[in-house]
Amino acid sequence: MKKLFLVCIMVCASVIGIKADDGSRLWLKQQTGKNAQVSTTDKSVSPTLILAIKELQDAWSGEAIVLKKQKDKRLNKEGFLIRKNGEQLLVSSPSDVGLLYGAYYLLRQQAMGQPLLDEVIENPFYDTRILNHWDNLDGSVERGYAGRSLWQWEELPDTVSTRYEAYARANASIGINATVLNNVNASPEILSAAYLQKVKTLADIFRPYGIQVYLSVNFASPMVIGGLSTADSQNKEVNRWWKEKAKEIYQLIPDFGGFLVKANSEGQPGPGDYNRTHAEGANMLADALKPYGGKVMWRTFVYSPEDADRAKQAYLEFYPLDGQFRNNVILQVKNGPVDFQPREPYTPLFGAMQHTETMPEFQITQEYLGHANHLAYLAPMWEEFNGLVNPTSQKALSGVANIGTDANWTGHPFGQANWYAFGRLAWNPYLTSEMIADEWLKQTFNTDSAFVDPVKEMMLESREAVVNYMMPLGLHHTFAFGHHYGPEPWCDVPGARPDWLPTYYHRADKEGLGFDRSSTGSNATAQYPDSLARLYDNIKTCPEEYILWFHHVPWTHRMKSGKTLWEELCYKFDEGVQQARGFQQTWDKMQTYVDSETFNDVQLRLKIQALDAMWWRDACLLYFQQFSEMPIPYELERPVYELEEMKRFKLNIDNHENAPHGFK
Ligand code: BDP
Repeated sequence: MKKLFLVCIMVCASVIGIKADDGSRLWLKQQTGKNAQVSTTDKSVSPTLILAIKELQDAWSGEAIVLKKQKDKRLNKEGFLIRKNGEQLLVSSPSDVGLLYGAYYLLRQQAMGQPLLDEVIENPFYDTRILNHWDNLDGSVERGYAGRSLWQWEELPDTVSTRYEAYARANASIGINATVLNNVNASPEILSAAYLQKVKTLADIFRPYGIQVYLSVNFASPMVIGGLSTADSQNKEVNRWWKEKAKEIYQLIPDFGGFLVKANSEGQPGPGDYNRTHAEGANMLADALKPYGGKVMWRTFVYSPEDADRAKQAYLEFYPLDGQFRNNVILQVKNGPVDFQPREPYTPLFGAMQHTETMPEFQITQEYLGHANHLAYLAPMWEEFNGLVNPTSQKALSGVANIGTDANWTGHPFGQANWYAFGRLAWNPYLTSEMIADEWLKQTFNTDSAFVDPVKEMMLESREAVVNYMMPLGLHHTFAFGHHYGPEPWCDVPGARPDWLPTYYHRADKEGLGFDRSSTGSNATAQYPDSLARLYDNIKTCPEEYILWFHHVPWTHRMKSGKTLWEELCYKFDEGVQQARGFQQTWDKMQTYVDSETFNDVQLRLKIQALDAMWWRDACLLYFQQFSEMPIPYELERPVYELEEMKRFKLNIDNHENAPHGFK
């Protein structure tokens, strides 16, 4: 039987000619060797222009193209214009990189089978569209699930992997124009002379693709590698050290972007160690970078166990400093006030800071959304955020990368869609999740609507499915300690910070469930603008997707559906499981449209996802049932796992592929 099945797959695949595909070419799969007619009016042909010409020559199969560098009032520096000019297509831009973006635009339209409009004008929305790699110098990646770090630090600068250029090209093709190479939990070593040579080599490879390099820096660097006795921002020698370091960097990398800083957060050093404010610390670095046009991206992800509510702390610490930062400092703020949960309300610092630039930090890597095992298309999450926080108030957007040394870059083949979506939304935050999924599917797989339509639907549903089976109705941080993969709402680690434990967040008791952040509780609602504060504060008007985020809700509370909170919770968890099961059904019908390697890979991961979804549902419902003391509605599937067994289970994160199967 098994043999017959295999033969069938091979025949099907060979009939429609879909070869095994390791996914390494991402969404850039068009056939090369077309030799299209491409010319330029530019006398000096820069490396970037050469790339634009080559990309088009290789893959464009339409009319002759002329690339022209020229200013145009309608275009910003990286924008481009495309119009028909007789028999030719004219692509123009004030910059070479704008022409390169124009080339990728044309190739995208071609791959999607989309006809060209008579005139196309595109400008990137954000000035800085930046990936953050949480890569350590030892090659590991914090919260990375797609292999090791792409940067082979040991080999650099002498040996250069071909993947560096492929990485730059992929980013340029979706408009990403900057990258932070190393983890925010930064090793001071990155600023040593030896590492800066390696960084220079990468920057040289990325430059023709329009990508600027930034580094995460450790605030204590002047002590650790500079031999000073302090890192205090008010100390002259410390200031001098940073100025000298900036000079050294810019001599090697004249277009260096700047620093990203995690300070006084989760044990990292910072100005607070010397009783200085975040503004004082950030300004010292900003002054060092200023002569060269560099920027400081200073993170607001700070919280301490002493304060009553972690969700309030970034606001409490940074709002009073508004107006005290230099103008080359940007505060980098996570989209939600706790930490990249499957759903969070937005961080109220956005909009509150009137005199300080802010930029959102999204997490592309799925730390809290099933790592590389679960299919979770994240564009709907980011679209939701953009609907609440007006993008026009920002000039930069960052995303924590999900890329590693895996052949397909992202582990889960659909993880590529999240990298793609981040880039496209950074280019244009008004693109819909649906449009982006459509683009990605057509370029990555094929344009057949019998494939694209159902798979797109699955993608669009997938993030909500994860919310449903992990943390519906505003629940959050019910994750296992440490790896953040499976459920552990009961988790209690002796001696651990309370704000690292799930019970801090869900507050389940005999009365109900959820964190009271209303005016009767921590009053976090008051940090939002008046209209939202009122909406969130009242249990009757609070959107139900946030209800357990903002309120401690009685188990018998009537939800909009007429069900009690307990029943609604049971239905939501169950819905998530059914959605994950549905994804398996959708995918199995797609076998003839996808190469066998990718088909099998996704099929296996969807199975794990469905098993994990049941694990989540059973763990959470059986645990919370101890408090609600109510039955799981009889029309729903019964739990398949035992609570006590799940409590004993310790996931081995190195091979968690098989996690929810037998509990050993
Ligand atoms: C948390 C991660 C941790 C990061 C931290 C951060 O668990 O690994 O270092 O955020 O963003 O989500 O600094």
